[in-house]
This record gives sequence, structure tokens and C-alpha cells, in this order.
Amino acid sequence: MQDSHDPTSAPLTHLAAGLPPSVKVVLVPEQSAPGTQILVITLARAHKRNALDDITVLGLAAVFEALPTTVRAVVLEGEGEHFSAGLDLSELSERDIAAGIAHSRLWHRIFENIQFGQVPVIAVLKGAVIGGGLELACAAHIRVAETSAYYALPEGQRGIFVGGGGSVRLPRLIGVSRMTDMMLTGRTHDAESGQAMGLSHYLVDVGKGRDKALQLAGKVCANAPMTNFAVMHALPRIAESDPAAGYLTESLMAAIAQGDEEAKRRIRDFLAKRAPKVRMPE
Ligand code: 1HE
Repeated sequence: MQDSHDPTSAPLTHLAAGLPPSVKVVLVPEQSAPGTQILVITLARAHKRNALDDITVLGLAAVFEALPTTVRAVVLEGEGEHFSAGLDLSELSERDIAAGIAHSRLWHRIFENIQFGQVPVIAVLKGAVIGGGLELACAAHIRVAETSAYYALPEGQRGIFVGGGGSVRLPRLIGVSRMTDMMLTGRTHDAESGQAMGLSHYLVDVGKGRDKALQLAGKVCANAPMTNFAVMHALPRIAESDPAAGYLTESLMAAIAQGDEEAKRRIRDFLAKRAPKVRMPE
């Protein structure tokens, strides 16, 4: 955490004080955009493979409700060797049907607030990315996987069903057909297979995920905030709407973005050869 003399650390100190031990937060200043920061959120229940109990999920909700305004991107990771083993099964046995619905709807609201929150979220996936852990990862905007990552939906074996928005988000990433296979057969996909089918955007060596995520978060911070807003909030809605409504929404969003002074300054910089060119892939 930043030192207490830094005024930007005040909101975080306040936020961190109310969090459970299973959710840790650290602010990282971002050099590419002075005055901005990346918030690293760590699921810290390694002894339970970062299984998502109610306290942890509510802790995540509290963080996303109260992001400091200087934060332009979030990196979400798991402590230890795993991202998350999914729903904490020890809490499940106590729930009746009504409580089960309420629990699932709670996850929906919290994950929706992550996907359609204030800033892009980059998840660092490693080891187990299972069940509700995979659902949480799917609410992030970018997924960086380490080669240790593996993906499974063992709900079928446990006699339950996805409840954290998985049946909405996962088919949009990998298709209904692949999700059906994962749920009916309990198939586990390794990191390479996950990368090939679109579960992750980036695949890196073990131990390199956080650095890669921070590097990508730096790029996000350097974007015009209006563009990030459009990508987070307009793009997925346009992609889900009928084409005619989509084209209209796109036009409106494009006009709003280009009308912003930030866009005008960036385009002036490019024309004056002060802005970097697009580079070939490395
Ligand atoms: C847990 C959980 C959990 C571990 N809930 N406690 N998710 C699953 O069905 C995955 C269940 N977990 C596993 O298959 C394995 O634990 C792992 C492959 C992830 C890791 O194995 P391993 O050998 O490294 O660890 P472990 O010894 O199995 O687990 C360490 C401890 O974490 C142990 O507790 P302990 O008190 O005996 O030390 C485990 O019981 C505990 N643990 N995973 C509770 N998930 C909104 S709907 C979403 C529905 C789902 O997410 S279904 C998928 C649930």
C-alpha cells in the first residue's frame, strides 16, 4: 500500500480498512499517465484455493463500489498457485432454494458491477480457474493466463449449476457447445487449450502474469477515459443489439468520443508527429 503521506492513498486506506482478510488491495502509480493508478486486488484465501465464500465476494463488491477516482484500471489476481477454486462449497449445504436464488442474484449484481463498472479489469489466471472462479474471470475485460492455468466447470459432478453469470458470459467467449461439453463431461482445459478457444487473451510463463497484467493496465490507463468508457459500456451493448440500433448507438458514441477535448488533443498530437505510431507485433 502507498505511504500515508501520499494524498491519493487516503481513499484506499479507508477502503482497505473495511475489507475482509481474503481481499487485499494495493495501489500502483502508473507512469504512462501521471496522476493515475492501477488497483491490484488479490483474492487472499490461498489455504482454500481462493474459493469464493460470501465474505470474499462481498469484499470484492465493496472494492468495486468505492474505487478511488484516480484508479484507471484494476488487476485482479489470486494469492498462491491458483486463481480460484470457485464457489466455497462449504457454504452451499446450508442454502435452501430461495437462499440459492438470492445468492446467485447477488453474484450477478456484483459481477455485473465489475464488468460494467468504472474501469477495465485485467484478470491474472493461474492454476485452478474453476466454476465460480471462471465466472469471475469472465466478468473481467482482459484475461492473462499463466501456463499453469486450467479451466473446469465441475458443477455437473457437484449436482449444481453455474450461478455467477457463467451461462450468459461463457457461451459468448467459447460457445454453448464447448460449455456444454465442459459441464456434461467435467472436461478440464489446460492453458493452451483455453488460449486457443478464447478464454484468455494472453498466455505467459508461470510467474509472469502479474507483470504482464500491469503492463497492459498501463496501456489502458494511457487511453482517453472516454474511449475506455465506450469499450466497456457501449461495445458489449452494441454487439448484443440488432444491427440498426447498433449502428446508431455506435455513431452516437463515436461522436461523443471525438467531440471530447481529449480526442482533439490526441489527434493534433498525431498530426504534429508528437504521438507514437502503431507498431508491428513483436
Ligand atoms: C475448497 C474448495 C471449494 C478447495 N470450496 N473449499 N469448485 C470445485 O468443485 C473445485 C473443488 N476444489 C478442487 O477440486 C481442488 O481443491 C483444487 C483442484 C482446486 C485444488 O486441489 P489441491 O489438492 O491443491 O487442494 P485441496 O487439498 O483439494 O484443497 C485445499 C483446501 O481448500 C481444502 O480444505 P482443507 O480444510 O481440507 O484444507 C479444500 O476443501 C478447500 N477447497 N476448493 C470449499 N471450492 C455461483 S455458482 C458456482 C459453482 C461453482 O463454483 S462449482 C465449482 C466448485
